[in-house]
Amino acid sequence: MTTAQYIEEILASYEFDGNYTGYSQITAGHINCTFALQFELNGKNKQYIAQQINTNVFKTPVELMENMVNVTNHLAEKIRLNGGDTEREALYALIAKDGKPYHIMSDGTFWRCVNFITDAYSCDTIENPQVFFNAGAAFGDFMSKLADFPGETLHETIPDFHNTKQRFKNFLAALESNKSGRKDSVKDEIEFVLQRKEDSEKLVDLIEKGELPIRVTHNDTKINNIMFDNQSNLGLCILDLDTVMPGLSLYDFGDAIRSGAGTAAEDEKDASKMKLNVELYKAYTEGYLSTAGKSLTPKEAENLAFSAKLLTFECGMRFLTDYLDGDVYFHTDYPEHNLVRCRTQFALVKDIEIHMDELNEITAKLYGRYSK
Ligand code: GN1
Ligand code: MG
Repeated sequence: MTTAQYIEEILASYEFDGNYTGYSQITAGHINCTFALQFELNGKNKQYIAQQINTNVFKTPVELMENMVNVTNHLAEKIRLNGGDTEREALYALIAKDGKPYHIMSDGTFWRCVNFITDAYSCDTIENPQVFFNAGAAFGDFMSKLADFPGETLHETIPDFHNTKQRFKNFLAALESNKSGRKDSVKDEIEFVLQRKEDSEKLVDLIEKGELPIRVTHNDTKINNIMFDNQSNLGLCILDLDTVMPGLSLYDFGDAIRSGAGTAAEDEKDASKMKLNVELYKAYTEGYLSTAGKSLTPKEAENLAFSAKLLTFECGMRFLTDYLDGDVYFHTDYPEHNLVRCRTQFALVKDIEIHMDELNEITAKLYGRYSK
């Protein structure tokens, strides 16, 4: 089916407010395909988001949508109690004419529609420490709002998503089978991963020893998964709830630093441009602890800086694994795209390693201030 046919079937399957005027594609995101649908209602523009769920990645989309509905209901309730605006501060799945929060197309593909967050923006990179502080506060707040959500009711939409021990094994398997035949061209990157086996085990071991609390976490706190208010620049709404699952606070913290505190884009071709911006690290940490600090245990706080390194390493390792597998997981725009992404992530890992003592010091100071 063509995009136009998909949109046509979506329009026929939902009852949207207003007259349809057109659509545009939103290209951010490496997994799902996203479109903004435009309508005219009482002389004003109104938009909705339509999204095709990647069922190669999310094998159980009905369960995924059950998670999303339950999580967004829970968030909306909290926002209502705070006197907030549920239309702008939370996502919700639109209900199709058949009563379901999703639509299965006539060709079997899986789609959903959600509200469009108005008067807000998202960004792939951040330069302003105040905005990044706001992002940290918003992700900390997100976790706090879900602190009383029954985690055991959530389906695991991607098993072992941040299990870095398992990710390491998957990498070794990809290396072994070398499906793409690219193995010999990435010797340095392979070596980089092999040298960090111990890092990949650290948090998993702490979980097994019961030293880190399992919470309900977002698990994909990439900086473009947050909408900022146009006026205040505050983090308004958290997007992409597909991987909300039981996890570690550290996964959310680490991935936000990975995606927002680097000095270059994730797919910058000149990896030497990728460093850690320590000022941004500090801003995010302060924002995050300003809303989550009181609920974090000392063991979690102690591992925050390490998690920035680990989540960056994990992501680079996943890009490399996909490169070895022949680009079957992440959307890529050109043949070396996954390798380019892997290299920026490893450059960032290296720079985080260089700054590790300083980062631990900054974090400990801020935790001391915000945990009381
Ligand atoms: C994917 O879908 P998107 O672009 O928000 C991936 C994340 C990675 C990220 C790297 C379900 O996120 O885990 O960190 O790419 N999502 C999934 O940019 O695998
Ligand atoms: Mg995502």
